[in-house]
Amino acid sequence: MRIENIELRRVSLPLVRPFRTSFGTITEREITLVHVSTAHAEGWAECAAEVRPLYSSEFIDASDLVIRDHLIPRLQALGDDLTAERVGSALAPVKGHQMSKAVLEAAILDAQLRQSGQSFGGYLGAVHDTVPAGVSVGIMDTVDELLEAVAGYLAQGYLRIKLKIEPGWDLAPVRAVRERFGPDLLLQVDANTAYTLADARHLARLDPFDLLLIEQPLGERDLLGHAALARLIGTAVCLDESIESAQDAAAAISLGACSIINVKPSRVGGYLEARRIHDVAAAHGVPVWCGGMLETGIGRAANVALAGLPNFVLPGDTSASDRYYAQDLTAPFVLEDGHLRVPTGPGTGVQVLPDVLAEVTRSRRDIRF
Ligand code: NPQ
Ligand code: MG
Repeated sequence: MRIENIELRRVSLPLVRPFRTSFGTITEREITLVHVSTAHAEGWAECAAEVRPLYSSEFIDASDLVIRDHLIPRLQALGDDLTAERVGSALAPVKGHQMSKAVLEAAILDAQLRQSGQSFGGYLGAVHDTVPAGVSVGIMDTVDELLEAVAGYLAQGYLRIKLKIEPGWDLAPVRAVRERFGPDLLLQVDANTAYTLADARHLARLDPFDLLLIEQPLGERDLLGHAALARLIGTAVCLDESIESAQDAAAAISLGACSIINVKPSRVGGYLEARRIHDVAAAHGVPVWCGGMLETGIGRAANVALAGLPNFVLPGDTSASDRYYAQDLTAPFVLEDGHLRVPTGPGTGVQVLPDVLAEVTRSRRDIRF
C-alpha cells in the first residue's frame, strides 16, 4: 500500500457533563485525528492522548510531534511495502509512545480494510454481532448526585456500572450504589493508580460489596505491589495502566498481579497488540474486557469490533456515543437492549460526518508522502 498523504487534524468536542477521575477533571475532549489517503482508499483513526500527561506519560502536543518527526518518517521509509501488519515493527525502534503508534496503525488498517472490503470485526476475529455495554461513572460531589447518575444509566440499559474511586471517595459511594441497586447489579471500581499497598486493609473493606473487580489500584509500574494486594483482598485485581504490551500482560499474569485485564488498543500500541493480549490472557484463562478513552465514533467503532472477540467476556467501557458527546463525529452508537452493534461495513464501518468535523476542527496539517 502506498500512502499519498497523512493529515493530522486537531478537534475539540464538548462533553455532555464533566468527567472526574482520581487524576483530574475534563469538560471537553481534545483529540488528534489521523486521516490516511492512498490511491485506493482512506482511513481514519483517533489518538487517545489527553491534553495533560495524567493518565499516562503521553499527551497530545508531544504525540503530534512524535508522530510527525519520528514515526511518519519510518512509515515513509517503507515505501510500497507498507501494510498495517508492518507498522508495529517499523515503529518499534522508537521507545514508548504507544498511543501515537496506535493511531497510525489504526488509520492504515482502516484504509487497508476499506480497500479489501473487510470489516475490523472480521479482520480481528470477532465472534459476536453485538457486545454488552458498561459505563464508567465519574467521581461526583455527593453520593446523592452519584445515585441519580447511576439510576439514569441503568434506565438507559447499561449492563454494568464502573465507579471511579479515590481515597475519600470509595467505601461510601460503593456501599450506597450496592444498597440502592441491589446484589444483581454488575458493579466494579477503577482507582487509576490512586492508592498504595499501605491501603490494602482499607481496600479489603470493599470485599463485602461483591465487586466484579478493582481496576488499577496501585501505580502503573507496581506489578509486585498488585500481586501482594491481590493476596490481601477478596476483590479481583484488574490492570489497566500497567499493561502496555502483550509481554506486560504475560508478566503480570505470571506474577499474580492481576486476574482480569482491561484491554485498550490505544494504551498498548494498537489493535494488533490488543489482540495479542487477548490471546495471551485467553491462554491463561484470564478474562479481558475493552476499556475506553472517551473515543468518538471513529475509535468507538474499532473498540466495539475488538470487544466482539471470544475472550472479551465482561462488559466493557464501550458506552453509547451520548454517554460523552451530544454530537458525535459519526452516526451515533446507540444502546439496543444494553448492547452495541459491531459494525459490519468495510474498515471501521463508520463514516465521519463532514459538517460536524468542520465545526469541531481547531487546526490541521498535511504530510505529503
Ligand atoms: C480508564 N477511561 O479506564 C479511563 C480513564 C480516562 C472510560 O474510565 C480524557 C482522555 C479523559 C482519556 C478520563 C474510562 C479521560 C481519559 C479517564 C481516560 O481508566
Ligand atoms: Mg482504568
